[in-house]
Amino acid sequence: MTKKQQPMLIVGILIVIAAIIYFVTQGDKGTKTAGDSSAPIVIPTHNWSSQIVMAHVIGGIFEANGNNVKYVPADSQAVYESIRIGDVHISHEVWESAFGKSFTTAMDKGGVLDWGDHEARTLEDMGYPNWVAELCPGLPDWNALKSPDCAKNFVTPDSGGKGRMLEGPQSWHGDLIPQRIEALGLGDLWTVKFAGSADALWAELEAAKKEGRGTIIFNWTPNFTDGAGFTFIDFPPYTAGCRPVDGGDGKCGSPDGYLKKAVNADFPKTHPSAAAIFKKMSFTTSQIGAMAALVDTDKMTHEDAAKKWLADNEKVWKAF
Ligand code: TMO
Repeated sequence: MTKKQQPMLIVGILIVIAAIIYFVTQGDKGTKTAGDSSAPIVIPTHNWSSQIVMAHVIGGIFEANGNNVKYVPADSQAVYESIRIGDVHISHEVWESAFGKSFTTAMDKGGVLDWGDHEARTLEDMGYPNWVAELCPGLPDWNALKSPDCAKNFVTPDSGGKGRMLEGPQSWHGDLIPQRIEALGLGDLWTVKFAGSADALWAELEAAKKEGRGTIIFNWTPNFTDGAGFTFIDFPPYTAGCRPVDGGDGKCGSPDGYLKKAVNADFPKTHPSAAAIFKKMSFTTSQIGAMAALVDTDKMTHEDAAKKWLADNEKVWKAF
């Protein structure tokens, strides 16, 4: 063999190896996804960390099953109609307080299936980092908020002399919190501002700690703050129909809520194998908190966080 021929031989061998790898993996896919369409499974992403990480975790699980996946950014209320008409295939974090109504409305119209609950229960409400309790004796009982001496510790330059509460983005649950503050007779002492993003909530937590000032923000569990000393305010208990959007007077806190999965009604027919995996899938409070923490505490990208989570939890997801 001449010196000129040698590189050609190496290239030839590499092509053969690549071809073998291609056929082995493709063949593998065919057997694992028995019956699933090769059309990508459309997974929505929203604007809080655990949801985006879990989207990529589930995408990774589906890919390991031989499926194709596609991620689409979606509004977290409108997504249930998108699932109903088939533009999106699944929702993996249906939080009862924020999205229960949109989900139920779409399901009642037909085209969306309730695909079961995660093991984790949820709470989405206003609260504070524990060290703030001393600024407002009586917390976490909401009645403590009736005191002007409490409210004055939460005044900010933009709050018109009232105590300020920082709600999440308005896309999550509209005017729920401002309505509640008014309904409970707290409107003279408190005002509600909306954060532009989840990151703005975490930036407020950091800033308040650094400046040693009070803060009340919207937060939820499971989240990365679960182990970080955050307390939710005890508002009057939630009852079915207590909210203004359901015809109630609004004098109630958020429910001890479900965290559901939902699918387009045709998904079990187009992707039976992935649908069966998704039905079994259930994450715990600590698993979901860890997904959020990889991004919000460890500052990883959502994609890298999902890869790490999958690598660290193979036993968990292989069981699905
Ligand atoms: C839906 N959320 C977790 C932001 O409350």
